[in-house]
Amino acid sequence: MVNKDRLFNRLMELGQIGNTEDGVYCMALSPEENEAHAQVKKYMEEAGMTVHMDAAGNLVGRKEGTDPNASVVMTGSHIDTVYGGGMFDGRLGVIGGIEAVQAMTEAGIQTKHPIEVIAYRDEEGTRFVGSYSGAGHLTGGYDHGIMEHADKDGKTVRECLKECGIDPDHVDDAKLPEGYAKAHLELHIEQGAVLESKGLSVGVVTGICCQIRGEVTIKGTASHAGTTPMDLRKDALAAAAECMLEIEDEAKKYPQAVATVGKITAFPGGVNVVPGEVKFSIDMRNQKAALRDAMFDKCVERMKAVCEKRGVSLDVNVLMKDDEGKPCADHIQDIVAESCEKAGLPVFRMPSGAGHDSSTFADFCPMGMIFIRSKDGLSHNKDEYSSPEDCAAGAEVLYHTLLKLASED
Ligand code: HGY
Ligand code: MN
Ligand code: MN
Repeated sequence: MVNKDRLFNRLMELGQIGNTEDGVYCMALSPEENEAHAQVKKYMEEAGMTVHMDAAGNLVGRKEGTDPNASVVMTGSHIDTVYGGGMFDGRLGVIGGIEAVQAMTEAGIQTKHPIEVIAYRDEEGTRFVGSYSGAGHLTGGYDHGIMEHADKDGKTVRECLKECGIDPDHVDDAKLPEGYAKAHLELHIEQGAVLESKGLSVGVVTGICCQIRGEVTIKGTASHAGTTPMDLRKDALAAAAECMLEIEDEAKKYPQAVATVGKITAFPGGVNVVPGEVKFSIDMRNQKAALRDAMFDKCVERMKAVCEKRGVSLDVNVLMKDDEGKPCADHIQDIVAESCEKAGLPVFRMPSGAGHDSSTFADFCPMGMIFIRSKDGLSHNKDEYSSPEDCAAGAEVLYHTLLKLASED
């Protein structure tokens, strides 16, 4: 049995790092993330695991198996947050994995396969827009172009890696050999309201959405707010506003699709200057790439029409694009479902609208995910919350899943 209080207390303790009245700021490759990793290292050692940081900066805790040559059962998630994030997103998967392993060790259980719990760097892709993705290095899915992406202060991934003691020229040394992993599991909060609406504490994830993230630049003409008649303006911000409504209207036409503009900057940014240039982010998702791409193309077409009508220019720069939605392996889903029953919980299968580290493992080894209920469906918000009981239920399901996978051939 997992220890509910130890699990929840660790989540709360970890959540104090970078915590503010507006939420948690534990940004990727930041001093706060390093401090949080040091805290997690302590928990891993308390759980009896050997711990090391890999070449990509991920923190790896390992419980040896009886067969040192057996493939590894991996579980993990991220510690980094969005701006003003919560204390559960990502963290639950790391602390829950540590708790499952510690419960096994305290019960004197030895498994055939080694089990590794990993805290991955920069899952969110918030600070640098494209994600550095510590997990991506393990499976070779890293886009090196992101190394030069800069945060809002102009600091690049490369510079931040060095500050974290990670050699940017050797991050790919972290790549795992084929066959290294028997399976990859991730425990995560749902970040939506489906489980809560059904009165369920745990869900079996069937697949993970595919995303496109990019940056739109609209260029018009900066001019005097007082002397430029409305019909003579090339107002980049008014054009951007109309484009955002076109995006929202288009996304509503596709099942399970979502499209978000989360970040916008107007230049030169004076209250008495008609904006000459605007940059805004786009994040578009669906479970299937074909549907996501159809929506994306249609949104670009509609934005072009707006910009032509207004006499401003449009540039859409794609920064990150998942190739396809990633299914959770059927047999892993079934083991998770079995584990729900062992934990005395109903079985409910559901897709993930959020992206996760597990996506990078889908083509590397069989992967699966376990969701727990999010209060009010909130996440990426300071009020993100899951109860100690639901956190423990998720960790219990993870415990049974890891135990089965690590004990059998
Ligand atoms: O954006 C996401 O889906 C995840 O929280 N990184
Ligand atoms: Mn997450
Ligand atoms: Mn997140």
